[in-house]
Amino acid sequence: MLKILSSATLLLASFTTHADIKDAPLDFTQPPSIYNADYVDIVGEETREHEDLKREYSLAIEPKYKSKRNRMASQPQVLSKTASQVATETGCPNLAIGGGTLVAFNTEGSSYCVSTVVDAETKIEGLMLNIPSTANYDLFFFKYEDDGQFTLIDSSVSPSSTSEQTVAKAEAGAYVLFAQATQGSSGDPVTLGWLGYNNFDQYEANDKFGQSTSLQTNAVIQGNLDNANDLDFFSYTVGPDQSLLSLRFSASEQFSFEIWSGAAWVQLVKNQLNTYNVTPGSTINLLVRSAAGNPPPISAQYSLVAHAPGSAESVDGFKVWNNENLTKLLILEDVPPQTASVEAHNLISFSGGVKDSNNQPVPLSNVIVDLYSFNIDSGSYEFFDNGVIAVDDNGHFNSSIKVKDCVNEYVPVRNVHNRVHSGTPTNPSEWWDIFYNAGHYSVYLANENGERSDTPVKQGSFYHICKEELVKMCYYEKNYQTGGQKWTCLN
Ligand SMILES: [Ca+2]
Ligand SMILES: [Ca+2]
Repeated sequence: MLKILSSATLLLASFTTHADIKDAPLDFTQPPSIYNADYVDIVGEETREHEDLKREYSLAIEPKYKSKRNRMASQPQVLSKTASQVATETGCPNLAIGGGTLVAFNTEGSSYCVSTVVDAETKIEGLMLNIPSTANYDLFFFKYEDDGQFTLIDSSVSPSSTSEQTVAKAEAGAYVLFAQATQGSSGDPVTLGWLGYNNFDQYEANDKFGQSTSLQTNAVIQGNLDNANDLDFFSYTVGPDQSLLSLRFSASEQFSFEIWSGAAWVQLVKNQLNTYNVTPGSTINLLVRSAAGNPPPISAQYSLVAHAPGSAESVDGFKVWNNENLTKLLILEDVPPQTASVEAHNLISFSGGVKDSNNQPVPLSNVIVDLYSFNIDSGSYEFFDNGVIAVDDNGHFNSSIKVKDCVNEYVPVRNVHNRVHSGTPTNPSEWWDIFYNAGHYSVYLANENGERSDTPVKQGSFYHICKEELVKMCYYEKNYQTGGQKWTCLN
């Protein structure tokens, strides 16, 4: 096997080291910026200059020179063809995946092709390397159909590149790689060949800028690098009213996560959620590839999520509760709040998961809770207080907010019994006077600016306990000598 380098050897990565911001607290008020056209201002950025992403390939080269005209032609239908049948029908010699051949195009317009049959789904990368700078050669990748037709799957028609590359996910079947001298010619041979990969992720083929996988807001992408040269391009379209974008790329140090600045690929910090200023309506282009000189194993996975702050639309798994030491005895059905199941004195707790319109978790947003108090004089609820609960990295929230002291209250409910009828010293029968008011909560999600949206996603009532007074406590005292019992009450 000859080792062939592409027109330029792999450039050594050039790193500019900046302060590591991994340990710095996330400052949501001053996010770094991504301005798509030609400017990136990202704290902690590292520039990795690769020119046009040149890479190193190994192809098994046939030891011969060829210069032939295209003999591809439609043939009678034959199903389940062998490689040699395909070669005969297409006029394109068989070349195994992983193989390469040297071809010289001595006249403008001349062409050459190779064919193969794959018996399982394969990501096939077609290559034409070492194209003379004086000529413009192009590359086309076809599926050779059972009915003898050629279906173009990918093409590579750069006007002045020294290499052309096609990449496509190919189902089992017959394929043809077709190269032609579109403009000019040269006696210097090019290398024509193809490589195949089987352990590729579901977003392949995305090895070329034009094949970028579109990132949907809050959707989690899981992928791998199926070979050391694998490039995974992604694009995210910023919404018309969107000015913030949060990105989280999780993977080992063997992966590089980069953004196109308009002039270069710039490394972004991994394994944390970073929020950036973005231009509404712009397209953000992202790239996942091997860290320079340190490719990950094929089995290593990465995950990528693009979050849009303010995309929260709903809350699921919602719970409201109180863990103060309250009697939980107040159940009244004739005055507001008739249906409350929660009592709270100075604290009320909420938990749940924040989701977007596609039911994907939305992290690092805020949940805003407005509290209302029932005004006994006016007979209506009035705004009382509010609190903000932070949503974590996974879109969950679970926190308590303060409840102010009662501003007014109903006539207390007297002599509420704790339903213990045969009290013991450790579990006595109790009677309480409970001073309370009716409370109401409305839960809102934050918009992109962290402000409260207009419509609550959850609401409900609670008993606002102002004061609970123990007025009487009774229990049975057991005399272990006589076996008798004595009912004792403390007032
Ligand atoms: Ca991949
Ligand atoms: Ca890829």
